[in-house]
Amino acid sequence: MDLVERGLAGERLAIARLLTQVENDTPAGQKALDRLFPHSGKAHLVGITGAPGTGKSSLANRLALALRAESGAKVAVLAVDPSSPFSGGALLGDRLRMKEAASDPDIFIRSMASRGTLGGLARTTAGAAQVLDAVGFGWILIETVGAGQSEVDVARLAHTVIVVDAPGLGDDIQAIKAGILEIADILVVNKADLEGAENTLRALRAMLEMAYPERHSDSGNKMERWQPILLSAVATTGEGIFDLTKAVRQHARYLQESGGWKHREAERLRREFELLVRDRLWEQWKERVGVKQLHKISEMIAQREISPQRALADWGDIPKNDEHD
Ligand SMILES: Nc1nc2c(ncn2[C@@H]2O[C@H](COP(=O)(O)OP(=O)(O)OP(=O)(O)O)[C@@H](O)[C@H]2O)c(=O)[nH]1
Ligand SMILES: [Mg+2]
Repeated sequence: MDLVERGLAGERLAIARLLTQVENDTPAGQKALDRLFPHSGKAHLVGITGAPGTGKSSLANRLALALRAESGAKVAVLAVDPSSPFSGGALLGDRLRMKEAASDPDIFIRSMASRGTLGGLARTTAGAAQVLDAVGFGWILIETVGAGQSEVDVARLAHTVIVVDAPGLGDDIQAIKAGILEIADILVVNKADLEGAENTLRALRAMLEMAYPERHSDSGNKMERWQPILLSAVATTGEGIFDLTKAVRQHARYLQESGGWKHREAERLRREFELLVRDRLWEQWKERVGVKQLHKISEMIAQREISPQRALADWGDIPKNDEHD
């Protein structure tokens, strides 16, 4: 049996190797993804995002155990660290935070670090999720630090987005919160055991009421848009995890019944294809223009001698390949 077949048979070491190939974006990894694709499309992807240290890993640990116990499906956790080019440091802490889940043979935990661009990370995360989906994980939890673009990327990737907040983070992240509300399907105020949790909860409730006024008008329309669920939790003790798990399953059911699940899948795959094409075209263009010339063009733009638009007009076209006409 080769690596893909062993992965499909559920062999953990093979799955780990496949993930490494995908993370490194090797030709073998791309071939593997192609072969795994027909087996994918069943998993429910749950994004967990929020400011650093709010308790995302601790919650992921609890949620993984609860989903595993309740649904019987296998659960995978992907911890994505966009700030670090190495997965070493984050991994060590995550191993501690997720040690109960890590010792369960039906829960698979993996840390991924950024290689190169953020867009690259989004793509390899999507690839990793596809591997885990294909080899039979019914739930895939994707943890990422809410640091700008990364939570938007995870929101595009996931079916259900959990945004984690905690008391005492200060006002500077209020701006993030405003943007984050739009992507949240479930909002968790973690560290509810700490002082100030009530205030955080109240502030978020007020923001939700402003963003979703129809929550309070009884329209009787069954196909209403999803109203984000607001919860509090203490990840360290497990308080609130039952309700969080219930909310995740409720949102999954909502997506299935409303047709939103299929829609998100289609949109996600379309976008993945677009990113692949863009990457390929950029590589082809660089190859044609050459490193030296690319450097010269970049320098001229940096010196404001020419505009990026002018550079595109002058050098942007890739000559047509006659074979494909
Ligand atoms: N008091 C209290 N501490 C908590 C709670 N949940 C997590 N912690 C602690 O908060 C710290 C950060 O928890 P993590 O789960 O690593 O948080 P994170 O959001 O994954 O952190 P990053 O991945 O580094 O952004 C750890 O020391 C946890 O033990 C909670 O509900 N209450
Ligand atoms: Mg973490």
